[in-house]
Amino acid sequence: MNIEEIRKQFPILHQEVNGHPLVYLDSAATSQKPRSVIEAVKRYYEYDNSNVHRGVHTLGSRATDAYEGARARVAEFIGSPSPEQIIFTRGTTSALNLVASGYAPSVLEEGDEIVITPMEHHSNLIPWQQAAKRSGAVLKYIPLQPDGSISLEDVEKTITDRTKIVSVMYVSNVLGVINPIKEITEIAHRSGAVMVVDGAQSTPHMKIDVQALDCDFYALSGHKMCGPTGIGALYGRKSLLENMEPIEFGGEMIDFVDLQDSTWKDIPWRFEAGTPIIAGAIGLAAAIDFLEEIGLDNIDRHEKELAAYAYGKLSEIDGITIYGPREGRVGLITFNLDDVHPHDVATALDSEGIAVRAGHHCCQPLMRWLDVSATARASFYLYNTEQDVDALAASLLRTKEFFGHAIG
Ligand code: 7TS
Repeated sequence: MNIEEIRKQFPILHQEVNGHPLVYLDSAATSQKPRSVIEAVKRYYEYDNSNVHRGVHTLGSRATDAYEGARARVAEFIGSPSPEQIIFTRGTTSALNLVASGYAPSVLEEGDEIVITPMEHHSNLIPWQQAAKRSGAVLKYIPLQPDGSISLEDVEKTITDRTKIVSVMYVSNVLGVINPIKEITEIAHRSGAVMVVDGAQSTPHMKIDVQALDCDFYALSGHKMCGPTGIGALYGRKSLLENMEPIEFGGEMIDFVDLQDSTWKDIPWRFEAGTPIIAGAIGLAAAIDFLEEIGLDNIDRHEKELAAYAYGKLSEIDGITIYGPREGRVGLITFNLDDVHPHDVATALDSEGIAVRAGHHCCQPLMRWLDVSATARASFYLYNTEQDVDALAASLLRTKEFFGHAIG
């Protein structure tokens, strides 16, 4: 991978922030966009903009072809057997809400179990809390090991014959840990439960094959994988999607409408009420082209090398705590500096042009498990370099010194 060549394709990276060259280390929140994605969206609006699935005119056909072509591109990218099994959504959050509100009520009865983990992002936690409250099901948690990983023994112990749904993130946006999804899926299926995967942090960074994972639902967000905001997707097993209820109703999703009753279109369109996210889908397809051209395996390797380098470099800083396991992690480092609030860390770094996130990262139960109220987090992507890590480490040392003197 030629990182300098890759960086040239991201216009936003070439600017100064607060008088320093921008070092963008917040890709887990949202990634930057390459020129090809920006151009694809621009080209659509300049030449093909039209609504889909209705017009017989030329622009309408072009827009429909591009939108449905994007669906086929996503299907191919994650190994879905067919494009109909891909539903476009606003992102991971709305994909998971669709499963929790459209699918879960048809299988959950009082006393049934939904199994998740304490490391879940709120978007893979609150929809299940709501589904449990509505159905009288119990929300159970697979406990975490001291380093934040999951043991399959605990998975076996937590999932029972009453478990109907298991929903786990593939990669943690805080701990950086890669969860053993294939193995968890196997255990879930043995108990007759359906496996849902939150793929928000895995899809951008590693090759995904939903058939090899054998999961039943898989959610992803376009904006974390070089695509535009406002587009994501839900993959579902065909037999499950065919029995899932839509949760939004209106134009585009119907077959026949009468005064008192209506019927729905086939999957996936019955789940896409209203004018869909056409430009977003087209941008997402361009992002997939971009990522595949570089190669997911190359991206994965680059980030793991960078994560190992960053872990080594940052762990040398006196008074730093790094969360999550050292091995088996993706390119993000969540940390705290003794006696400095993470928001102060992020503000100090920003004053030197370095963008990191501070806060609870939409994982309040995990923050309580870690016994902190917040952390700082540096997250890397294909355009980050060892120099970015060096800049982070140097700036953290200056931050520590500044606050040390301030406190002293
Ligand atoms: N699941 C995980 C694991 C995530 O990291 C996020 C977003 C979501 C779901 C929600 O995705 P959305 O696209 O629907 O918003 N995570 C983060 C983050 O770590 N910082 O900002 C957003």
